[in-house]
Amino acid sequence: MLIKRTPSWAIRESEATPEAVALGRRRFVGAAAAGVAAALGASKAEAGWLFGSDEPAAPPEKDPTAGLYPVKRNEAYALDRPVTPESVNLGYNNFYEFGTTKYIASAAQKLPLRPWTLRVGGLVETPREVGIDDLLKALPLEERLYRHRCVEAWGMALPWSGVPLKSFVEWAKPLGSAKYVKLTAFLKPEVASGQRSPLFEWPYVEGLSIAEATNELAFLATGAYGKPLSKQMGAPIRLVAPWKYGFKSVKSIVSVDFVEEMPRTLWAAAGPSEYGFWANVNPRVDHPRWSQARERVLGTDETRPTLLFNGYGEQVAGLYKGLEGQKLYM
Ligand SMILES: Nc1nc2c(c(=O)[nH]1)N[C@H]1C(S)=C(S)[C@@H](COP(=O)(O)O)O[C@H]1N2
Ligand SMILES: [Mo]
Repeated sequence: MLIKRTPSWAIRESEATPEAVALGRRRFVGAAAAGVAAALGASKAEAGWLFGSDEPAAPPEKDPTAGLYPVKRNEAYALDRPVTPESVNLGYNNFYEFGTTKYIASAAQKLPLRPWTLRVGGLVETPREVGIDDLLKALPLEERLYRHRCVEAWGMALPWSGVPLKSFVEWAKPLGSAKYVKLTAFLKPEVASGQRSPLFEWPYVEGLSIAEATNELAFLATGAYGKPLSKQMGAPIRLVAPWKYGFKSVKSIVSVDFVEEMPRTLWAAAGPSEYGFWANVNPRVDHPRWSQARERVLGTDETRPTLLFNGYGEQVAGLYKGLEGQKLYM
């Protein structure tokens, strides 16, 4: 557990597992987790998604892209705070496919990363499938330092490696009729015990408007800390949308579809009164169950004020002109 002292404003960690524990609580009122698992007919091992899982990890695979890293840093994206130590990041993750706790790192090692095919479809000139290694050769990689703000009121900062999503969109050649990009994570319940949970509509889906996806900040990360992404951080490719709450930044993507309708996203489907499509960071719009005014700095005992658009208003505020009637901050 990373927090030793809990400031009075803060939510306790047990409450700040928003995202699912609360859903579970609401749906299975009065039932202890074990009781729930039993009621669902799950064995203790299968119920790893409720408890976190400690099953042994598969041996590491050889990553043919490892030699591409580290990549050159784009100095345009500077931080106002120290980078979060990699060791902190590797041991504290949200990845519900592998469990509802933050300690899924070992369970996530079961995700096989090769072959990994990215399917690009929907409203595009030509639908295609590309192997991750070919994609990485086709697109120029760069490093960027970004802040990250989870909806659970913790924040971190880290060096991502990857490609601007804008470059990927240009490569994918969407039709003029496309209004949104829908990003879908892998579906492998045989290795991802969380995907056997009935609390969510798997696979994990997220999305951005085309204007957001082609904003300079939107990024597809394939690496972090000067190396290929670790499995718990969303290997081999994930979204990074640093002005939005972290749940938008979907990990381990297998398909990108250009669509006309706003995609139905996993969190908005699971908890529509708490999680929306836009999910832009705003310290003045509280989560229904906790304040968003401040954030816990991961790996420290400190908190700091949350920034509108997580500090990226200069780049993104203009995206929301004309959308003021929508729930832009949840
Ligand atoms: N596929 C998938 N992507 C996901 C999640 C998830 O559960 N599954 N959690 C999201 C949330 S809530 C956050 S805060 C970040 C966490 O990223 P990190 O573990 O690399 O810090 O990943 C996001 N992407
Ligand atoms: Mo999050």
